[in-house]
Amino acid sequence: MRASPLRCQGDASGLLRLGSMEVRVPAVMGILNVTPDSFSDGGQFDNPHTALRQAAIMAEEGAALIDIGGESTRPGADSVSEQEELDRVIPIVEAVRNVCDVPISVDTSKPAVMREAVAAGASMINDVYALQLDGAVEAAAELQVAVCLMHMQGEPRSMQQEPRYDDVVQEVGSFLEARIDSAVAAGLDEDLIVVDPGFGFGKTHLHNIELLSNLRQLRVRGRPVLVGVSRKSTLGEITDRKIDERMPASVAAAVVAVMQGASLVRAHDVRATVDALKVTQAVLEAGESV
Ligand code: PT1
Repeated sequence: MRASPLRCQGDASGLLRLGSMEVRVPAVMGILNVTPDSFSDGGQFDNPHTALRQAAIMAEEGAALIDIGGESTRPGADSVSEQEELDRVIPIVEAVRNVCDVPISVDTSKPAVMREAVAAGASMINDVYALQLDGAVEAAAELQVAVCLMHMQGEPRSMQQEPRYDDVVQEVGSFLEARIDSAVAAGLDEDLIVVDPGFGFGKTHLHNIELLSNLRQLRVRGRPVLVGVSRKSTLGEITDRKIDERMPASVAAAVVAVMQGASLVRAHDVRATVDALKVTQAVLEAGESV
């Protein structure tokens, strides 16, 4: 029997339990940016009506989670104030919660946004700063919800200026391990943690490809891996396509990630990604039974 990429992530049926949340993996996390300046869909979903419609579409297309973000973290992005982020995110979390029962993740690094989003019904915190901002690790420990710890070198405004690593896979892995330790030391249940190598966050295109091809090594402490590759510039570099033409490349990258052991894929194009991952999973399961 070959080692299955799912075996240490869930039970035999591929169910991943993160606290009260249960998702069948590989799962697609649909992206809902409620920002005026996101890299691929900025300004499209920043009013409650369009945001809700997009959430309903993604739920219908098979998203296992909806990731709501009010601060763009794409390369070059500026940060927003706590109040601005609360004003953008909380009404959308409440509204989405009221119309569909897909679990909600909140893409934030700010403790106040984490607290209010969870109070409004979010089941997961997706933090690109891996709980390093003041008060974040304490907030997560207090809330005891699922948390995604992501690796980033630098900060969004300047992270792509000169990313440098001696060994990117090893360095990202050690960082994630250290962040798991901090979170657990603060009192967060380890079973709630998901890790993410942070594609495009202070990485050259070669760094990103190296991470993708060695993803298996990043299942630090056996924790499930989430990847966000959707429409990112590395895919543009490889295919010479503009942002709105990167869906096929994004789907291909999602398939590769799951073949390499990823459990969750953050994606804009939910329907296409869900279909592709059903095929991927069917092949992985067939490989398991021989
Ligand atoms: C991600 C992610 C995220 N990505 C998690 N959250 C973004 N957990 C926002 C580019 O190179 O991968 N994991 N939240 C979006 N960030 C980027 C980064 C968008 C790079 C675009 C690029 O084009």
